[in-house]
Amino acid sequence: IGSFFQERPVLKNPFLEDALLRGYLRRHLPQEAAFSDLCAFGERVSKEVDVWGRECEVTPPQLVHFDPWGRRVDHIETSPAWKRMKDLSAQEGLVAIGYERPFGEWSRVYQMCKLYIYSPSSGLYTCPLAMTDGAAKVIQSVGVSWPVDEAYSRLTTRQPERFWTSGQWMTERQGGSDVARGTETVAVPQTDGSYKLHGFKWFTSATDADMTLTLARIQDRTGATTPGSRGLSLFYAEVSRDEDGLLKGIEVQRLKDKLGTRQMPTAELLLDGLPAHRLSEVGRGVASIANMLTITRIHNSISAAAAMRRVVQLAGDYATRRTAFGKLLKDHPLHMQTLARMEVETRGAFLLVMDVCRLLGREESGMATQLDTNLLRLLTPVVKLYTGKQAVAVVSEGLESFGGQGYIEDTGLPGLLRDAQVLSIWEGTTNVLSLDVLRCVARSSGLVLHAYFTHTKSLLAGASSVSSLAPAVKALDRALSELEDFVQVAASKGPAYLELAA
Ligand code: MFK
Ligand code: FAD
Repeated sequence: IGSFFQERPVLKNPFLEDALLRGYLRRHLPQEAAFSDLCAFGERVSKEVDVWGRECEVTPPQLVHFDPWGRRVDHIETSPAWKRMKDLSAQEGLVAIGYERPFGEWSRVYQMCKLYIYSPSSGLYTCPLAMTDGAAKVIQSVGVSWPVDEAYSRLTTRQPERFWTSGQWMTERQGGSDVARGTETVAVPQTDGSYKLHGFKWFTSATDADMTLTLARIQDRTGATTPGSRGLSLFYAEVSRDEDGLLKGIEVQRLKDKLGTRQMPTAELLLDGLPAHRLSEVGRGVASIANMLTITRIHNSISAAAAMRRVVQLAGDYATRRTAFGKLLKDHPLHMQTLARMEVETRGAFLLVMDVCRLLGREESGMATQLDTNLLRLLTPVVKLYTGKQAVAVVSEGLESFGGQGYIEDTGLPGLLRDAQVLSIWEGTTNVLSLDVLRCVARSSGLVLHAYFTHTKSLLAGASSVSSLAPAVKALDRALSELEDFVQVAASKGPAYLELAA
């Protein structure tokens, strides 16, 4: 049967292998402490954590509805590797860094670089981390006081035994995009000022979380609720069990059978009197959870750029090991052109995402100008929607660069593509985010858009000093002006034009 066996692609330290990442940090965050931490973490990811990620994939979570004696338990069993990911996340400060702010305005960039290295090896643990970070951000924005002070300290701790993750339960059967019309869950006021939630949450990811943020409509004395966005308030609830081991106020109906993200439990939950506390003002649920959406959409973009980087790194390594037509793949110009195109997409995505992380860091450390704040609002959905789409295309191309092996399950490569496909769906689909961008433009009377075009044109002005680039820069500048006029007019004319512009 022959003696030839192909060498496998080898995952090397993703920090040391990524010249763009290191160059970006040298330019913006030239701190020895950051470099040595990222280098050590990169080593840990390639030598230790990547194997756990694979273990999460091959040992997906299981729902145990009943114990052997018929008692309902609704226990979601996760793999030992998934549990190790939780401890590691606390130890490495993967959420904490964003709140400790060790490097001032550059702390978010540092945190997101760590997540960028970790993401493709994390067995999707980046999903609960995104929601945990988003929940901490919401709590910070409403004020860290009772009843969420303890939760905040647990979400942002580095101590594994205290660390909590959070869920983000928004989507119901009738609406994931249109949360305002789709939410049927009601909040029944209790005499002590707390609430009990009754409803059905259709998608709840990383459902082994310790707490959640969720939306519901408060019932008045007659049982009536206010429809639409103005009827929604934001609630905090802990996921806990009573003395008999039963979940308090929650029934896990089933786990979703998904195309990808199989490492992580995504459940349908019946809320049947879930004890909760209102976090937002009455009727300000959507606006209050928007802080969470900003953070989770940035995490999503990091995961998208990281998936692209991972497949490009592995494909590059494979090209030095696989021979076809008498020479290594790396010596075939056409193959290298394909890899180069993937590399360009990956670099573009990385720089775009890092710029949004930079803006977030500036805003959180009180350094942001009005332009920065406008850009952060505008670019967060743009970057999320764009990188989500790019990730699917680049990872798919990446799989092809391994030939047939890219299609073989136990190489671990197909999982990258399956997991990329969700990035454009959850946290807002592409079209819904396009409309969000245009609504944001319309609401700011074009100020946000103007800020963006001014920023882009100033970047272009820098490039025009390179004479060979001047004609392209001029053409781009003209196109940008036309686009700005078009979007400006569309945004001023209402929803029908907004959709046309999107
Ligand atoms: C690896 C990374 C993993 C990441 C974690 C993945 C886990 C999976 C988690 C999920 O998928 S959770 C579910 C995510 N769901 C969505 O993203 C919903 C998508 N739909 C939208 O985003 C809609 O645009 C939205 C529900 C927000 C629209 O609702 P409305 O009620 O029609 O909102 P409206 O009237 O546009 O805005 C209401 C308020 O919110 C306004 O404030 P004001 O009342 O003060 O004017 C808006 O300005 C504000 N708002 C809306 N979107 C905002 C925002 N503010 C800031 N940023 C935004 N993006
Ligand atoms: P719909 O809103 O029905 O959208 C269907 C299609 O219509 C989409 O293509 C959309 O772009 C388009 N569309 C909708 N409105 C418009 C419009 N106005 N203009 C143009 N096009 C439009 N949700 C949570 O709350 N918590 C979770 O933890 C969670 N985890 C998830 C995990 C996975 C693996 C998946 C797949 C989803 C998860 N979701 C979660 C749900 C996810 O956020 C929603 O599926 C998503 O927001 C889309 O909502 P929907 O499914 O209701 O689709």
